[in-house]
Amino acid sequence: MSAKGSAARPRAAVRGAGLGLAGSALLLVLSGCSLQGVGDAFGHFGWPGEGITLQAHKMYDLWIASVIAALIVGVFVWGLIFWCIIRYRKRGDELPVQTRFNMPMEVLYTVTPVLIVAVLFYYTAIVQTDVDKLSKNPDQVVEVVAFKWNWQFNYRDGVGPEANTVASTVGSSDVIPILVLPTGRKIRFEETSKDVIHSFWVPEILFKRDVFPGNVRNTFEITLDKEGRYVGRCAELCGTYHAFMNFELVSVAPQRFDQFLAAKEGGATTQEAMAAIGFTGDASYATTTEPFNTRRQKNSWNQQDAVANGAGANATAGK
Ligand SMILES: [Cu+2]
Repeated sequence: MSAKGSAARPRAAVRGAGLGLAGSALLLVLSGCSLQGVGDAFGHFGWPGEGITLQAHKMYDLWIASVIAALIVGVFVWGLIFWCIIRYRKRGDELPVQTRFNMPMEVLYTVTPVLIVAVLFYYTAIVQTDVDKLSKNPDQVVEVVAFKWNWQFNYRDGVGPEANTVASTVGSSDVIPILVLPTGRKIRFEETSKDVIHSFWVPEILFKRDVFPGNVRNTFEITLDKEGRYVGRCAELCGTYHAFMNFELVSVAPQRFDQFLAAKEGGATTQEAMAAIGFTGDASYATTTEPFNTRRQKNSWNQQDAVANGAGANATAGK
C-alpha cells in the first residue's frame, strides 16, 4: 500500500461517516412529515399509541423520531462492522500495522456519539418543557384526590388549594368513578392524596404523575383532542387493592361537558348527569372497566378466601 493510499483512507472514512450522519439528519427531517404513518406501520415501536392529547402527540413524535434515528445509526454501524470484517479479513500470517488510523477513528467515535446525544437531548428538553408547561388561566381545573383504594374528582372554580369545589364525583366499591372532561380546552390537574403515594395514569394520555399526601400538589396540564372513553389506573403500588383502583376518563365535546357540569352543579348524581348528555342506561356507568368488588367475586378461590377470613373486598373498600 502506498503512503498516499494510506492517508486517503482515513479521510474517506471520515467523509463517509459525515455523509452518513448528514443523510440520517436529512431522513429524520423528512420523516417528520409522516411520523404517525411510520409509527402505524411498525406498531408504534412499542409506544402505547398516538395518544389523545396535544402533549401526547409531541411525546409520540419524539419517540418515533428517536427510534428512526437510532435505527439509522444502528444500520450505519452494522454496515461499517460488516465492511471491516470483509475488507480487512485475514489474508496471510503477516500482522497489519496495529496503530494505523487510530487517531481519526478515536476522534470520530468520540465526536459522533456526543453529537447524537446532544441532538436527542435538545429535542427531549423542548418536548419535556412543553409537556410540563402550565398556562396562566386554564379553562378547567380538576382536583384529583386519591385514597386507598379509589378516586375523587373535584371540579374547581380556580387554581390552587384555596379554590372551591363546584361539583364532585367519587368512586365506591360498587361504582367506578367517572371523570368527564371537554376536548379542546386546557385542563389542569391538581393532585393530592389522603393517605399514601398513588399515581394518576390514563395510558392514552401517555403521561402519569404521582399523587402525594401532604402539602405537595402535583400539577400538570393537558388538552384533549379526541372524544372517547378511556380506562384510568393507579400506577403506584399503594396497597392490597392497588390493582383494582381504576377510574374512567370520558372525553366529550365542550358543549356536552358544560351540560354535564351544569347538571352536577344542580345536584344531579354522576349517572344522572351522564344521562343528561346522552349516556343513558349502562352507558351512564363506566364501560372500560368494572368495580373490583365484582371482579373479586368472579375468582372463586378469592371469594372463598375472603369468606374464610371474614373480610370481603366490600369491608375493606368502604374505608
Ligand atoms: Cu393507588
